[in-house]
Amino acid sequence: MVKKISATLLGAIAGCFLVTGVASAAEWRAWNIHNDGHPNTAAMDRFAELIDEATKGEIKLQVFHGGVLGSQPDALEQVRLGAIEIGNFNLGPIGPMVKEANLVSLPFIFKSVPHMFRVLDGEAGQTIAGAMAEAGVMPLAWVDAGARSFYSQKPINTPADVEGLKIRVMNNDLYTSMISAMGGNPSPMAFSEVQQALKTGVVDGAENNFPSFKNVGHYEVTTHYSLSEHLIIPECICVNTAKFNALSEEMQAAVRGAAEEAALYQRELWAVQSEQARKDVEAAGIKVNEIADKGPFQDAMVKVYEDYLAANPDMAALVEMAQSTE
Ligand code: GTR
Repeated sequence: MVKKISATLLGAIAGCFLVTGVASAAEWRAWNIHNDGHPNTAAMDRFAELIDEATKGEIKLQVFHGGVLGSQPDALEQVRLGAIEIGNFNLGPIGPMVKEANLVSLPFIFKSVPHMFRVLDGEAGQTIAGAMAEAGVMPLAWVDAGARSFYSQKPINTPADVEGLKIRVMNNDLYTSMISAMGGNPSPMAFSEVQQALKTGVVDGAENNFPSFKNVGHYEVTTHYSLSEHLIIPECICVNTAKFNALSEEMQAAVRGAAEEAALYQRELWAVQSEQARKDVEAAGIKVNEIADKGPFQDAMVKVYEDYLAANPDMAALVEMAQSTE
């Protein structure tokens, strides 16, 4: 009997050690919507290596590519709740959840990608990051997603060309207002459904940057890409706030440092691969048209801003901050 008890006790003690051993190397999961060949996929793989090195193996990151852990709105909710620790998110779908993040979804709010980074590196960026962290999705580093332009079966040179077209947008009321303001029919839809919708004519067009246009084969089912560059939306490497805050200061610095380095790597890859993606789709037959005068598109957005600011007067200060950033 005594022997039996001590054997059980020993087993329990050994079990405790085992459990402690496993718990000390945290296993984190990361969500990424993109497939191989997209700059973010390579950057997220690099992030997993960097986090391993920086935390000396205390945090192991498993990255799930291709959106296999769910659509972007679902994954956002999961990171918020801590069911997934890390997400490589576009700020567009974060807007409906975090009001301050919606700044970046106002069409033409940024003059260029460098301007966007200057705004994010300033007070406006801190406000957005703080609000996101409060909501449970803390940005560790910002990454580049270029500019989004329209594509469809005909060139789009003026807002009037959008009239009557059914255009897929990401989930955010600002994008539906943007399309409606040009007389188009907005169709919010998950990224994974867009290729089929373009192919079957469920939508007449969509809008995205060159790497996404190429990576998921949208260029195979459309003919014209028109450089409206109406949205410049940043993306982030984000972490569940509670999981991050539970780390020691040393571990927090390691995780943040790894994310920052992975983000720099992403920006380098982005510069090269977005150029390449444009060349590749052109070689595959896509007609790319420059839009000499974007003024009419910007004019069409005046009403979007007016309605938005009337409904969200507390966003006026952030809008002003972005617009006055050099
Ligand atoms: C891509 C972006 C994704 C997703 C997608 C979309 O450019 O990187 O996170 O937002 O666009 O259109 O849904």
